[in-house]
Amino acid sequence: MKKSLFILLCLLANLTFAQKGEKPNVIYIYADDLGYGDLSCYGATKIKTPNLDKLAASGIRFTDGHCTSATCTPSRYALMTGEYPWRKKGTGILPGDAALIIPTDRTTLPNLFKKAGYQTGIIGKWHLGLGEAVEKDWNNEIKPGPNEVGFGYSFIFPATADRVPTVFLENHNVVALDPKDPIKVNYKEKVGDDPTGKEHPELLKLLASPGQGHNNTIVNGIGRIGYMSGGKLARWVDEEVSSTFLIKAQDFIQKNQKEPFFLYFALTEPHVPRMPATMFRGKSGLGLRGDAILQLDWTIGQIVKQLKETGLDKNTMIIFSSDNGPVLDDGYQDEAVTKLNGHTPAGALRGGKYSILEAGTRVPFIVSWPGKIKPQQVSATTVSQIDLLASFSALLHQPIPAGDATDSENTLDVFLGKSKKGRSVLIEHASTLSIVKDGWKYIEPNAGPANDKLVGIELGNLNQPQLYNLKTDESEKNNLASQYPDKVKMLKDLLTEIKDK
Ligand code: NG6
Ligand code: CA
Repeated sequence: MKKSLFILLCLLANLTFAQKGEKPNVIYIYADDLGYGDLSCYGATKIKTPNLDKLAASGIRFTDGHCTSATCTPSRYALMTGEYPWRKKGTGILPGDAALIIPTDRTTLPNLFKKAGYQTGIIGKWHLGLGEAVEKDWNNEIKPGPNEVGFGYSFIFPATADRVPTVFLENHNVVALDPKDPIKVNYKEKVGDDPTGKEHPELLKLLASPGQGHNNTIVNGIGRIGYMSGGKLARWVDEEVSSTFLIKAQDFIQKNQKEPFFLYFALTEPHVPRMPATMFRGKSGLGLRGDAILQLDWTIGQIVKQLKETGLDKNTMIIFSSDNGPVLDDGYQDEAVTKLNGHTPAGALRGGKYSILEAGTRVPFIVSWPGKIKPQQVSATTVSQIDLLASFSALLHQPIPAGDATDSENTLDVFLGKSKKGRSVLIEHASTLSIVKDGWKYIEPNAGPANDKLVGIELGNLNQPQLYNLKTDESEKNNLASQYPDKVKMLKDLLTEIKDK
């Protein structure tokens, strides 16, 4: 067959594939620090999240869905690479000037989509490092970053909302940079003469919590972690970060509506500093954290509305989850604690962000794909974000080269609500590891503190083995380790085996 004819036939086959809905658009929406009990579809009664409730009702809602880790960077690393982050050094919470931690020759979630002919984009929080080294020039192209690990388009902020530099990057460049006002970033010492929260607390609109840092350079009336100078026009306004990301996401969808696309939409809510737009202020009655959750819910409603209006809804899969469990006081006095009003961000689970207990990694997990996933499903099957890579490899018929994504399992049929055979073994990760099999959870003995008093969270560390029966005790109240030494041994050995793999 002539080469051109062959190519034409391939293109046609690809088109039919897409038209048949076998090649859906995929939007992965990632909340930052949203807890298992933060949505009304997960039992919250003090806050209403109608858009996420509708999304859940339109598809499948998992009650045992997990991120890999109880903090951001490691969970995102696992989502992108399909590798447990605890296998690799340097995957803990990154400073805002960190270098890229994903090797650029690795199979990643976005480059699977890219290979399958998708347009790929990330909009939102990155927090996986940028450039080759900590020392970098923020006033020039910064490489490698999201574009070098599979995203055709990126509009991001580098780390977290509470870390400098408080600027957006579009592809390789800082947005709205003025060459006459160059940006400098430093995590060791003060640069330039911007006031810091420590020197000038009277300039702050949001006070830092005692003992939790967040008192370096002040940007937009908020003390940050790290120092920066310059880039005055490029600095974001916290109240507009969410709407900026939404508009960029809607632009991306609009632009790519004729081709299959994969959008990683990484929201910043309800991570600190919580500074929602005026229209959400005071609306939840739970302080700024609750208001930020309403903003998050509204944002998802806007995306769904756009998909309906453009007719893309029928062939678009939306996955919604969170990168780690909830925290109330994570560095600012924003009334999250004092205005909690009986809300339970972790639901009935013990622990929270940073914790090896269930609330550290068990998070909301919703998958919707109209016409493909039966609506109104609730599944207790164990699923993990680390398995999205192998699952999409199956859906897209894109094999994973040997040696890549070795911890990712294909659980596609579970995500699509067609099977109950999820992960047989789940590893949870905070400052220590735990393993869950057949409802039994073993937590490795650990010398770390039992509580993080500053954030008010039980970390779950104990210098003795812990064993919980999650089927009868999801709140991890009764440590059964001394009653079931055989189970402890079996789980401990299995964990060692997986660690050594
Ligand atoms: C912690 C910060 C916290 C938050 C977190 C990262 C202190 C005392 N606390 O170290 O405020 O920024 O890192 O959150 O500095 S995460 O969701 O990106 O993992
Ligand atoms: Ca987070």
